[in-house]
Amino acid sequence: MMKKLTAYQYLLKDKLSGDKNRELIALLKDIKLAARLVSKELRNAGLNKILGEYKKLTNIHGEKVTKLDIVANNLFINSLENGGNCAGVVSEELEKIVIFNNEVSKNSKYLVLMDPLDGSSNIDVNVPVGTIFSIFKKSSIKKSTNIKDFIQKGNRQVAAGYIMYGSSTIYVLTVGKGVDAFTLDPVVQEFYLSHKNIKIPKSGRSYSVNQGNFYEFPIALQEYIRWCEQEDAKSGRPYSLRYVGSMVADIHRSILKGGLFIYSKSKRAASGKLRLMYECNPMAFIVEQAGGLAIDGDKRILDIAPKSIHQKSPIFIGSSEMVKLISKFIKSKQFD
Ligand code: P6P
Repeated sequence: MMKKLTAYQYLLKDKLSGDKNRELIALLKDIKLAARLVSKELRNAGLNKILGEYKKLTNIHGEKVTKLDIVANNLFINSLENGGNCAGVVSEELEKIVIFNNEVSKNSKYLVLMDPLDGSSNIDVNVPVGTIFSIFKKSSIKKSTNIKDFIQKGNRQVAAGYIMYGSSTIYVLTVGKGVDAFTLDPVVQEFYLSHKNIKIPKSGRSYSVNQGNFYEFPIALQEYIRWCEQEDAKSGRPYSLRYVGSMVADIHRSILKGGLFIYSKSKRAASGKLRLMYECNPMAFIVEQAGGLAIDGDKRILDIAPKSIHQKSPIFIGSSEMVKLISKFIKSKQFD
């Protein structure tokens, strides 16, 4: 029987003990606070009439912005700034970096890159959405924070996590020592350890891709999808196609049940749609820490040398055997 430990107690005891981790553990508490506030907003959204698009705004990627995107972004920015454990933020909702100049934050060694509310187009139809975040250390706390501090390879992440606002609110986190999950108790508003040292199954029987783009995909991916659909008792095919259209929900299922999530390049999107720094990198760190793999079709996501804070990357992520197999398809067939 798992002891009823809060996220803070568990991290302090098992993963982030010692004075050197005090600031990081405090930063994770700031993120949890914002997650609780976003969860509350989402639970009441329908009643508070904050569903729907925000004054017909679009974000820097030209995507429609919902009111809750803005609400979530502001809640995270405020909690991170007031917590004083973070020197600056990159957000999917903001074109430019945010640097915190208050006396405490400006000496912090941590940086947060986030998608405050991923999958928000699903909110109006009550489909699970999520926050995805990545934490890096500044190269030097002596220098003032600038954009170069954020542009680091994913293999230098200190921590990464997502919060999925679904039937329950669950906070999945890695600090580089495996993956754990904490579920929000809505009465006491505390996250309790609910899944310890999560390991993703080596293989699974579901693949997750927007099949509607099939004829836009490279031939190699079309052939992989056709392979998944063929009947073969030995390999358990045909596999099931499971696609929520919310990255956090699709990857969370793949981590717990085994599976492969795909957002590929296509004729219309040469680099895919998902952002490297605050969607692909954090998810890749988490999945690798759980024993899975994550590639862009050519190399490990975490080894990609980023050029800009909002750049996109294709991603094939999930059970190790499934990622290895699709990598073989890509190497042996046409993938341009
Ligand atoms: P498509 C949601 O808009 C999102 O950013 C991810 O959460 C999701 O995986 C993807 O886009 C869905 O994109 O093109 O299949 O609708």
